[in-house]
Amino acid sequence: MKSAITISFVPEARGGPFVYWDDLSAGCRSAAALGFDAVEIFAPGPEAIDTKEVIKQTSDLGLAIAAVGTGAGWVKHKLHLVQPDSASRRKAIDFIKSIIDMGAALDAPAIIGSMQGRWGEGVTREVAIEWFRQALSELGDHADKAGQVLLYEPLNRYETNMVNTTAAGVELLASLATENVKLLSDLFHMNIEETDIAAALRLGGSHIGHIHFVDSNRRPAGNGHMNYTPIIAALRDIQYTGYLSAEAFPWPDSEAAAKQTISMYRQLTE
Ligand code: LER
Ligand code: MN
Repeated sequence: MKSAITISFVPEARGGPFVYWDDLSAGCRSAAALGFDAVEIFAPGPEAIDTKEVIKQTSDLGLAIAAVGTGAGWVKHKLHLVQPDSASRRKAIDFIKSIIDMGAALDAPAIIGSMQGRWGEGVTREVAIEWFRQALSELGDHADKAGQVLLYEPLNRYETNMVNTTAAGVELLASLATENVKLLSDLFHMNIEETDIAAALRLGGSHIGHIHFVDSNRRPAGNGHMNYTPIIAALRDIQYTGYLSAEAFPWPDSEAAAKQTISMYRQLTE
């Protein structure tokens, strides 16, 4: 398993669970100095990143890009994949494709989290899930052609009414026309929704493509009441070799959160 840490420079996401903020280069330098393997990037859009420059900077530092987020489509443009009008849904798909392409240029997969949206406003759950399936199939194929998987993240009930658990996520993936969509398991959301986090990770098995590594209260690992021992044992049992990526509040500050995360990562995985 590899270590990663989040950097956001989306002003509209301020207050969200990202460790480093605003300055991509400074975040990368700090992550590399602490020994992280990779960074996970939340950008306002593809135009905000010079991919060649980021590749140069990160490879000089010995860092990979673990993943790129698509959440700016929601927090900045108020788009999601199950909006009642088809023009907005199309714009949401096109925005995500542009981030998939940006990610591919950085050799990283894109994440669909908040862009799954929520059903309501006259749209039934059945209709929304069908639209979502079609969108994930189209986007999974787009990612495949770009040489990347697509990561899909179930969220807790206060953030979406689409898919909240690993079991529902596995069921959704099994119904897609593509096999190129993997699950992102965020331990914060799982702590709210799962009966047993380790059992859910075992159920997710080979579908799991990425982990958001965080504590029960969304502080960096070790600052809440998450029991990591059975979680790491389950990830070893399913032969998970991807990232444990810190998507956590910068608590008490970014630098201390990053140090706490890498220390916990080493304690648990070495
Ligand atoms: C949102 O709560 C979250 O966990 C993000 O990774 C999704 O964009
Ligand atoms: Mn997450």
